[in-house]
Amino acid sequence: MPSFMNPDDIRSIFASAMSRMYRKEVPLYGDLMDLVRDVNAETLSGNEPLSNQLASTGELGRIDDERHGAIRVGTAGELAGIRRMFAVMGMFPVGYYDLSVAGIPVHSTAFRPTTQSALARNPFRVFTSLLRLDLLEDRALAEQCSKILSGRKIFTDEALALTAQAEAEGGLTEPDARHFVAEALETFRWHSSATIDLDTYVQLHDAHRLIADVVSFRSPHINHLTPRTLDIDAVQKGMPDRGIAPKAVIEGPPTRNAPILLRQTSFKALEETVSFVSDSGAVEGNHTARFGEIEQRGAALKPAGRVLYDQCLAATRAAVRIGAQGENAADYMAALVENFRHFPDTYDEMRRQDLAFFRYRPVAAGPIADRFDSVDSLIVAGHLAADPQTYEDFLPVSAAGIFQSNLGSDAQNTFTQSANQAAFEDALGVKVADEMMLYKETEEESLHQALSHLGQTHLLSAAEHVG
Ligand code: OOG
Ligand code: NI
Repeated sequence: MPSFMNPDDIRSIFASAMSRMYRKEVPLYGDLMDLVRDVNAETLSGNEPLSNQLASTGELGRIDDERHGAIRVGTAGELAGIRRMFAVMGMFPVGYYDLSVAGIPVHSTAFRPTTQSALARNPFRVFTSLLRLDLLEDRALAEQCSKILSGRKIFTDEALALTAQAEAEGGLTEPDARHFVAEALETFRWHSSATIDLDTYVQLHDAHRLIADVVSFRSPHINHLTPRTLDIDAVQKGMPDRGIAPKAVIEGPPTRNAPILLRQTSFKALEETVSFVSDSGAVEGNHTARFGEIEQRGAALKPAGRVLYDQCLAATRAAVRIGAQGENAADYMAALVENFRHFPDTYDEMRRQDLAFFRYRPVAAGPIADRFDSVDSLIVAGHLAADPQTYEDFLPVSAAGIFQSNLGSDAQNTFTQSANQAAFEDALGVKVADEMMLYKETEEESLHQALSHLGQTHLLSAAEHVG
């Protein structure tokens, strides 16, 4: 039997190949990476508890390699093809995001590794959106879009063949995997020539800029790659000094002692020259789509924590509305801090109130003689430690803000929602995984192992209800 390359390793070489390609395509992304690396090094050098926490959850080694990307596909067939291609690299669809709430005609999932060991090896994720032509009022235009999309092939023949081979044989040898990565890269490459004429482009653009971005090109170019920082406030402040213009506010929760979920900011999309099809050769025009983003990740929240988060955020958004030019940004950030006073700001308190997911580990070397009567008392006695689980997913309201900003406005919109997870999963060909279940399993497994190690398994049934 041939020996196959570990999908985690295929994902790693793919993630660095993508990063190299994007760095060449969008030099500002390289500048952002440098800034993030500097800020991370500085943050770690001054903060031993943080280094220790990251080391104990296996994240210290992954920080500088860590990033996510985003693509937008046009048809069900494309989405299913992407799903098969990412599966070869150990990336599976997790979560469903309805962006129609923000007036953006897409719904999305995140392809990502799902086990703790795979995440520790390389957590590369791709936020993947499917265009929803069903939300377009202009049915003739929707029809025209599906016609254009039906004619394109976003995968190379070799990428398709190697994906099928990996599925049939259960993996790829290293030479085949390297070949596969090179071919897969082609799907995400930028093309400065459109497949349609300028008039059609303008029509699509007027309907929605996002439609023009998806339909005008021959493949779903990667539109951003996002490094992970340990101090997003420092990055946001440092961007202008390096000639990078950030969006008006950081999406997500405010600055906290105990970070939760995800905070994100981005720099505005670049205006790029594109040549359009025309009878008299090509004509030039512009298109803005590609941008840069930075994120800081905190603890994954349990359903109760998530409800509280959503309440704090909704109260802020109801109180202050940011304008298209970023007006009211300072008021918004102040209101955010004020509203999040309701959210406990230590991990210990969040654990006691069952607001976040944790990973347990034994501190004692082996079984302890005393019989403890609760998980809490083991922690208090110093035999058991609980580390917050890092949030590995995305936030729909934040994603909407990022979409908005790179479509040219900081305005916060709210539209009626029209989620359709069933239709999305039909297109995808499988159901998306429930992210809450993944965190819950990790928590339960870690607690089980830790309590067995400490000889305290009598506490297991009591702990069964965690999550
Ligand atoms: C995706 C925007 C969402 C995030 O990090 O929330 C996103 C897109 O613009 O295609 O990437
Ligand atoms: Ni993003």
